[in-house]
Amino acid sequence: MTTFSEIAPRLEDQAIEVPSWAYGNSGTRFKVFGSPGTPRTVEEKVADAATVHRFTGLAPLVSLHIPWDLVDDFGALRRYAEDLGIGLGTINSNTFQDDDYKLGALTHTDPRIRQKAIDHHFACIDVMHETGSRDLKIWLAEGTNYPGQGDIRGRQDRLAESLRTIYERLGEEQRLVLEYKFFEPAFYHTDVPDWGTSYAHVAALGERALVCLDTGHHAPGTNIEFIVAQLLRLGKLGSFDFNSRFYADDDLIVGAADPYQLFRILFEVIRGGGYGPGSQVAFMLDQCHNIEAKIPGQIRSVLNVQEMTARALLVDAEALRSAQEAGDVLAANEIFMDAFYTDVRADLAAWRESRGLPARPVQAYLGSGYQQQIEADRAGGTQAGWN
Ligand code: PSV
Ligand code: MN
Ligand code: MN
Repeated sequence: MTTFSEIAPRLEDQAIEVPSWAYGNSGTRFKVFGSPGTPRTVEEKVADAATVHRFTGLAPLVSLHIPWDLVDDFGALRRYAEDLGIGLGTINSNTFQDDDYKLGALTHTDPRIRQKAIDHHFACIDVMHETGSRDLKIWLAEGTNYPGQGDIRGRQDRLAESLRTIYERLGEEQRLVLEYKFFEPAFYHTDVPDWGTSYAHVAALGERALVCLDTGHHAPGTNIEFIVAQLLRLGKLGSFDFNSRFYADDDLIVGAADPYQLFRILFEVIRGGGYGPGSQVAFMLDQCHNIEAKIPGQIRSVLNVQEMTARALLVDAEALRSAQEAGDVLAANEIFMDAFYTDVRADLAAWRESRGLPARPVQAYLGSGYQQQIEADRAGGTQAGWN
């Protein structure tokens, strides 16, 4: 059995990017609830993200969504973030809130609309140069609602061409990650519904185009860790959008619905070289906190990832391999489950303390006065949301 002290040094390698939109208001199509202290500006979202990092040491980057996080001076925003001890991470494009894109953006039949969507991505790349971001994340809300509504094949061709134009604009150090999702908002077909389609497009583009796997974007019962293993094998897993789900794209706290699934995913990430020095996989959260407190929700999320990473690192790889090769089904499964069932919370608390971090970050945050301060400071103005 591998021990916690053996794996502890590897925990230093963990970095989880948090989404700016997790700090703003969100909801379902039925209701968006506001809450005291919610950021009103991009700077306030960045300050909250920096707070998550301060209490956990796990979240050194905040991911931005454009135009939700549009500011006049991204260089100044970058300096502001750096002064608070974090950096600006992935830039997410947004082609899902403009009337022009009702029937498509990068796939649209009208070249004017396609160009508008491409220009938006060019603008995102300009932002990346200022923020120092490595990744441009593209998720497309494109598809059709009714059979016959669109030419599925023609849409793929236009998508490939638009993506090529965007890819060619990237700087040498920049990457494009293409996210897939099996449905919503389109309900009949989606233009990038699965990892295979995303893979086909990024493989055609080149080395700096990779797949983004959002854990909430699969049909129920999908074996996500298999997709992880396959994409790592192909050298094409670029990033995760972590969250958890019970039904559809629920965007709940990662590890809340199914910690065992998160463990299995992280085991394959580690097995496939997707964790630690030299890895090209970005760990990101893509979550919304509709009814729970947002900053503690984010703290809990990064801790959940850390906890399952520690447990996945605890799998005795050598013992597992010999059991597998000996065809000992039950022994292999037991080795795997032993690691999953190991409670690492006390060890992690001690490890945090040894690095000058609070043993219990959520409780430390709640006792810090930060929440009371932002509730007092952020009275008035318009709270940030999906706009
Ligand atoms: C789409 O469902 C998605 O997962 C994409 O990553 C978007 O950028 C994000 O959600 C918005 O929350
Ligand atoms: Mn996502
Ligand atoms: Mn999603």
